[in-house]
Amino acid sequence: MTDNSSGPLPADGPGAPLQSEAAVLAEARRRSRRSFIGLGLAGLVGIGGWRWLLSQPDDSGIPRPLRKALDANGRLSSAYFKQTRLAPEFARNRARTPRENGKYGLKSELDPATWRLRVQGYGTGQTQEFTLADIQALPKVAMTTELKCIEGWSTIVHWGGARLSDFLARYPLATRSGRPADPLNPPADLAPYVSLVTPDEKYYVGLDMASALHPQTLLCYEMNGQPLTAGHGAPLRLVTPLKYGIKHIKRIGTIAFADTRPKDLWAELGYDWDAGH
Ligand SMILES: Nc1nc2c(c(=O)[nH]1)N[C@H]1C(S)=C(S)[C@@H](COP(=O)(O)O)O[C@H]1N2
Ligand SMILES: [Mo]
Repeated sequence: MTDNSSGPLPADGPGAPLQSEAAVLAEARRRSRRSFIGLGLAGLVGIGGWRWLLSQPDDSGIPRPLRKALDANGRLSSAYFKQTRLAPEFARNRARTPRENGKYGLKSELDPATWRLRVQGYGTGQTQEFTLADIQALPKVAMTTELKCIEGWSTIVHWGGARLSDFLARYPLATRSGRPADPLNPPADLAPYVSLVTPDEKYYVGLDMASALHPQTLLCYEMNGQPLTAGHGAPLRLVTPLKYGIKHIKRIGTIAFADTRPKDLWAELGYDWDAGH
């Protein structure tokens, strides 16, 4: 990236129904971490303590003291994540053109001159329209990161665009009060979720607000120094390199804000809603 400021990062609950291999793997990892925490606690409190622990009343299926430890653990890792976690960046000369992967929402012709980004204000519910020039007028951020598809391939790509966080700071549409969404000091009335949908509504993605405000989450209009091609999501797509390609929605039509997880095509198809890696 062109600068190194950091901001909040994803912290969210368990994902949608699990079917895919990737999701099963993630679940397995989550479970083994849980039993690891369990073992560690058993070591600390001894077997007598462990029996006491298991005799304690349940809190969503887990003995309450253990639930508390898990919660504290979750808070700790989300705090760590918020402050420091960035996707790795690579030398620009390692960038390649990725496969054109996924055409949901891209099947009709689109005239970039008449395209508008439509953003529905969280507080007002009113829709405001933006041109590509409006997005390009925001500070330009370039970064060379890896695009990872759940199908198992990945490609290093040099992206150019504007931070979604800069957009939401400049156009304060994500708060009820109309205050700007400062990622380092998020206002209390900030929407918890963002929804992004193609103009034809055939592809749609939900993001938690921490992921949306992450410094590497871009409204992207360039790939490897060139304007996006239609197949890669012209005129504007999302890039968010801590998540799998499924969240990198091409050809954004509408952005809206929500109190609960917005609909997400691949989560409906059984993938983990967060789709982080
Ligand atoms: N509108 C739309 N966006 C999409 C998809 C899609 O089918 N439609 N596929 C996703 C998937 S699975 C991946 S891996 C990336 C691939 O981006 P690329 O085609 O630019 O390589 O786009 C994502 N964004
Ligand atoms: Mo993908």
